[in-house]
Amino acid sequence: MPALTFDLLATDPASHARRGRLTLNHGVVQTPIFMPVGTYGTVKGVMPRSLHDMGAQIILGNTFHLWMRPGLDVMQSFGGLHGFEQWDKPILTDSGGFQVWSLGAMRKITEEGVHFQSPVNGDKLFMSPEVSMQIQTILNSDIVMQLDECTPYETNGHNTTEAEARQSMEMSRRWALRSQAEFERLGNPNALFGIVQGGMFKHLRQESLEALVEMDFPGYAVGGVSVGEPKDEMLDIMAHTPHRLPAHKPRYLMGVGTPEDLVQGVAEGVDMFDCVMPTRNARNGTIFTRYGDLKIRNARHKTDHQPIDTTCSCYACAGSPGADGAGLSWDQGGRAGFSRAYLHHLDRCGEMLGPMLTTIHNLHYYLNLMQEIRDALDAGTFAQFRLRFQQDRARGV
Ligand code: PRF
Ligand code: ZN
Repeated sequence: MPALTFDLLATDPASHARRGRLTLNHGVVQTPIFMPVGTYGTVKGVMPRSLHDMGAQIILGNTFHLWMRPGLDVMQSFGGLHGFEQWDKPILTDSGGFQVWSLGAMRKITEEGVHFQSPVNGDKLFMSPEVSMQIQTILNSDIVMQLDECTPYETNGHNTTEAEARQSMEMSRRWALRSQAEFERLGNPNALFGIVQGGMFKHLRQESLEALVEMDFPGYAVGGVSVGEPKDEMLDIMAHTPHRLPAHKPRYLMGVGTPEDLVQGVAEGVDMFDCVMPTRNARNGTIFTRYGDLKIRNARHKTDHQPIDTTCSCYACAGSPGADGAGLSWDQGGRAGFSRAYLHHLDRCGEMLGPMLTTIHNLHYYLNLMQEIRDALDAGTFAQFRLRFQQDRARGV
């Protein structure tokens, strides 16, 4: 059995959008897909069972964080991340490149790898392409990411120059070679993805892409976007790179984005997305809905009996099935689900249930959006779907 197979099921004639099926060691993923982020071996505040119920097909984990805590001995004793976090479907792990990069002053990046101080106990540590592959092999994630350097939008207070972006991209390319060699040496039974870099420079993106395609990875990611650049530059790179990657292999846009970015990304030929936005925003009281975004902290929700979104079937919006399974209705309108007033109250009181419910809703919204995209691609109605999506989102809640 190969570690990864990707079947193209349909393509949209009017855009680069594709409908696919990705088969990995722990199961099948229907694409395009959004992958909830589970940095420390948990999607914050959500039980694996709830993730399953809302249709999550694959989740993320982070090499860097799991290396710091609980550490490799514990991970090894559980035979990897799946058994430890009790998630039996596919997992993708990020390599640590982006996370180490985020450490700022606490790290030094050299050709050999990244030297840094542990944010947990101050120990001197070293992350290289080889170390990243060794850790991800112990984690036994279905998709392993190469170690890369995420080229920043700004370097030392100025926009990253072409020369700086080239240097960074070329090092990521050499790290791709080292990642691949170590992955193979270790006999890792999973699938390794290469990551395209090149900053905001399209010819550098093209060079990076060609070198990685030459290396024949089973899948490719586009990194180095959503790093503080203006929106039009991000859209520019999204329009340039994904559709130039091999058509018969999965494409993953790292760390993107808003619901609008996801729909646009699909139109540009992206198959996989991840972002902390639905989970992080839920904890800050920002809720995504079909009709726009909603801030639950706003005083206008204090007495509002409506659920977050009447068109949403998540546990927060549709409520408890009740003891007899017929559903609970709690007001004269026969409405079920948790009210905006209740969610506002939970937030005001700092109650744990507040972020749990808003996280369930936001993830359900993102996963359902991808399901609607897949349905539209299957039905050949993606163009109509996009129009209605934009109109609905602009309507307001
Ligand atoms: N590289 C890696 N992980 C990432 C990124 C990257 O460029 C990004 C950029 N948005 C998010 N996560 N390895
Ligand atoms: Zn909902």
